[in-house]
Amino acid sequence: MNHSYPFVNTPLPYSYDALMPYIDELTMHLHHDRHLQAYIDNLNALLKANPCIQYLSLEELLSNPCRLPVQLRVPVRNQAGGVYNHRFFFDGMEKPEHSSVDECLMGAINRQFGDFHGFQTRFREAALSVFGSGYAWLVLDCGRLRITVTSNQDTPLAYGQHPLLNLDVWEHAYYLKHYNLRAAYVEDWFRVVNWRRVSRRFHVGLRCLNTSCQTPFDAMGHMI
Ligand code: MN3
Repeated sequence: MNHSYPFVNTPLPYSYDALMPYIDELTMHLHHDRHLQAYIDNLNALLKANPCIQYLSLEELLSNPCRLPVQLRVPVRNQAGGVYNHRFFFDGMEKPEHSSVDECLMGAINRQFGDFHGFQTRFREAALSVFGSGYAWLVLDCGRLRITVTSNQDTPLAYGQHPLLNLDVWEHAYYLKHYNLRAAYVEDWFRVVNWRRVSRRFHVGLRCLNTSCQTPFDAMGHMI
């Protein structure tokens, strides 16, 4: 996976039809090959025109927006966010019911949401609450699991949170198969979550907490 300029669109980690019957092949083609590609092209064009931030990784571009030049904050959030959010979303899925939740993560889910059903209920509510376009997220926030939402291509990285799982609820993610029925799409998506990947992200997040791996930036966006 390439993490800095120039970005390229890497292949999906599974075939376009791997998520069927829950997410259809045409949606995956359009979503990955056109929507994500457009964000990559736009981000590369933005960075080409602004060499002062070319050396920043995707995560660094998004983690500390107030350290970016003011005029670049919104376009970076939109384009880098579009790349990050889509890669994270695609990597967070796999063929149906292929993996289960790691014991350690399940313990944290039970502590925070009562049980797995409680987590799903809260996550579903969050996904349905997004007005217009955006994402529902499970994040680590100060060491605790939290469900949150972001609008458009904003990311939890901007708020110091460690993302574990995201659900794209832009209509392009589901309209061809589920029409306007976002709730049906959310139920289908639950069947293709890559829980092994989520568990790995969870353990990385816990490690980061213990070692304070946040990277601060100076006024020009340079790491210090
Ligand atoms: Mn999308």
